[in-house]
Amino acid sequence: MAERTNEVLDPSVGAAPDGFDGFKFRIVLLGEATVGKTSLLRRFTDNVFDEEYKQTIGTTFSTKDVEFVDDDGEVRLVRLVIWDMGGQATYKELRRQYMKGASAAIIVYDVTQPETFMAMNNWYESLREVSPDALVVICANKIDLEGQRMVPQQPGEMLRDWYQAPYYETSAKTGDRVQEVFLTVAQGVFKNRNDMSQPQM
Ligand SMILES: Nc1nc2c(ncn2[C@@H]2O[C@H](COP(=O)(O)OP(=O)(O)OP(=O)(O)O)[C@@H](O)[C@H]2O)c(=O)[nH]1
Ligand SMILES: [Mg+2]
Repeated sequence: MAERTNEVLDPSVGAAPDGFDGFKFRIVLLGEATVGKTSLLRRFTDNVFDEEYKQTIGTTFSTKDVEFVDDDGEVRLVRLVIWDMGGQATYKELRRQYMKGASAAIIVYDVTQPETFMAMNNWYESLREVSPDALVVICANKIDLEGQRMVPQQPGEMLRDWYQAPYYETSAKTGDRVQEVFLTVAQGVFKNRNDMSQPQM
């Protein structure tokens, strides 16, 4: 993953001319610090995992193209520009800018830390304030830590029902269901592409 930090959230940064003329979508990762946002992204883009915690300072992004078959049986290729912000970032305006105009958000909690589950609604509400139509996918991460699990499946399914959002139990460590999360995002944003009021990037 490109370890690029953009102090200013310039939306054109992720949309630099690159010869790709297909659909591009801006996706944001949300959730408390240490839940595994960066790890999920690195598992998805580079298929790697690092046990060592390196706090994300500011924001970074990675790009990956995803191929899938759409509802009409056509093979489609979309480019996801996935933004990753440190969960410890406290500056509210920065968070708003980060979320604004996103086509989708992956909101992550850590099943071994109940407080990260309790914070889900704050993330969800902040997103909805600036991006009412963005697709949401819920990630209950670190399910490999079976003995330390504190948040069972049922509360996750409650979120799924409240937010009307797909719910995945993932592990960035083992890779469990990580590809599915991003595939669901790619298919979902592609399907919604005509409903989005914001230009895609
Ligand atoms: N066992 C296990 N550890 C994980 C998993 N995902 C992440 N971790 C570990 O949890 C720690 C935090 O992961 P990060 O991906 O840096 O978390 P983050 O959400 O990006 O944190 P911030 O950048 O501070 O917001 C790291 O030590 C990771 O190795 C997982 O699925 N299983
Ligand atoms: Mg991070």
